Amino acid sequence: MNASTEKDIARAETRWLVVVIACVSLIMVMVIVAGVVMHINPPSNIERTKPQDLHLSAEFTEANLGTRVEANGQITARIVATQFAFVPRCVVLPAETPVTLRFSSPDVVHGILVSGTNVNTMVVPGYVAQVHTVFRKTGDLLMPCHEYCGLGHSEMVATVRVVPKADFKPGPDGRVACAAQ
Ligand SMILES: [Cu+2]
Repeated sequence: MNASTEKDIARAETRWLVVVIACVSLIMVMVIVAGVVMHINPPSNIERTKPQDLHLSAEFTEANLGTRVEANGQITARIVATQFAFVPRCVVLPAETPVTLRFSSPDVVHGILVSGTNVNTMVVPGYVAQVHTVFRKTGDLLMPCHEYCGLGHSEMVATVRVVPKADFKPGPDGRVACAAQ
């Protein structure tokens, strides 16, 4: 290898080093601008639950799960993600209406997405995962667990039944269940 080839290689390496530093700097600036200026942050809804008695006390008791129209008119579906099922397996929600989905886990980290929508969140034991959304289309949307959570992970799927607004009829207790639809 002669001296000029070595110099060429050194120059090329320096050029690439500059390109890499420029790319990394650009990404850092984008992250900082997105976080500090545009306030685009990961979900920061920090609500704690007690995984050890999740289904026995407080919000995620069995009787409190599913869809309910709250006293203030807010429509909320509460779902427990557990190895290897969602409880309940199906929730009913109206289309073209702001709704809230609240999840918690008593065991390990799960994740959910609602197919055909941008609803997607991790469900971490000890915390409430909350998503606000408006469903635009009616029908049965699959909601699988997308975080590997053990041997039965592939069986872990629920249904979000989106019904036309006019067909969403809560009972006297404000509850709506899939069986009634
Ligand atoms: Cu899971």
